[in-house]
Amino acid sequence: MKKEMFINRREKALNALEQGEALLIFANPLPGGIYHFIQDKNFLYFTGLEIPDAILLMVNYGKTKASYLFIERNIPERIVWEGEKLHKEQAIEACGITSVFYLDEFERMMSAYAGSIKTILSDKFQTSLGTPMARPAMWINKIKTNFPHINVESLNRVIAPLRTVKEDWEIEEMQKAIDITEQGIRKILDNAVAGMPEFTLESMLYNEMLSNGYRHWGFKPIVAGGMNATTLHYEDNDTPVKDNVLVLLDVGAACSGYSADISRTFPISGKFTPRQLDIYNAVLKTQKTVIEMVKPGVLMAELNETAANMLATAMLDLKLIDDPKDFRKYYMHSIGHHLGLDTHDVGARDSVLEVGNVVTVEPGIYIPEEAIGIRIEDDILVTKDGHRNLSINIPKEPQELEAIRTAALKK
Ligand SMILES: [Mn+2]
Repeated sequence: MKKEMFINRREKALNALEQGEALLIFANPLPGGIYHFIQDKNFLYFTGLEIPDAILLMVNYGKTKASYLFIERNIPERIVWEGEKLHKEQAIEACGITSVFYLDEFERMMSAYAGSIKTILSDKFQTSLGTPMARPAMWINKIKTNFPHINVESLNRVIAPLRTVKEDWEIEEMQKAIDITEQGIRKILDNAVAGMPEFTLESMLYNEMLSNGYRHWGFKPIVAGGMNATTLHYEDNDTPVKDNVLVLLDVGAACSGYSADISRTFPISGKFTPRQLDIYNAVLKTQKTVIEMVKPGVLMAELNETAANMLATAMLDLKLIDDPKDFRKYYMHSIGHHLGLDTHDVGARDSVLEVGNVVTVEPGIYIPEEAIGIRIEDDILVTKDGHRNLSINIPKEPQELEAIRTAALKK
């Protein structure tokens, strides 16, 4: 369907490689247990293929450039158990790579190409001494050992500039992921009641995804009531929501592999206490100010600095700290990150924004002493004239949240 898109992406990557450089990208293996297969994002980006264990090799030979795909071979006796694997002709038709081989040919073919390759750019390196080596890391080590003339480096240099600038189609898929996330968040706002376990709130969004054709989360959802919201990576989601607390949602569905990443914080009782509201408004004001700054040429570092300064000043007013330098006690993370196929997408946190980037803006204040954690997060596209907030429709004004919640509780 979108074969040309993948051909185009590979061509750009091959043109970004120097002569003698190669990209070596591995599909994910099948997951164990009850989990569904999720493809490696770089492999997905260049092939669109949702098949496990495959290998993509792209080589710039100088005058010629080539892409090779290695896929699993069908073994007739296993078809009845595992189903048919993708055939070569189907792979060619789907992604446009014409040099397709079987995985059991990889060693021989790689040996044949090795003489022309000086550097291999890859990922999936072994990163820990204490865990067994996965197959991709094993291949990379074998190549390094058997062909000492080949350097192995990270592929980020070539891939980040491509993946951080979103094509129109990618923005459409991200918008779909955001829109279904909005629908699910509205379900939660309309149906959550104090006393429910957090995972019951989670199920309202998940059900909205599944029943509308979205199978996967972009990342593990956070649904955190009261004190739990002060743990930044809380994901147990198994505590009953207490009366009068704020509930923090940090959630995002995935669409075609692209992730939404939205945080909203709302009062379970329908009304913010004056103290909750003061803190909420400080975070909201910071978020709006930083979003307004987003445009081409702006440094992520500038966004971080503005957020830090505003939150520090707010914390003085809120009597949380006496010295603005202490703001890290209640705001520990950075203002945002690139968003795309990965929730924390390729693209450095110190990058300069350019047209086509999508970044999150997500300030927060977390006060364990008061069992209050607030984060507000939107997904922002950088445009020629500035920016477009892709999640603008998801309620975040305190009056609007209170109105929705009050109506919901009257039902
Ligand atoms: Mn985020």
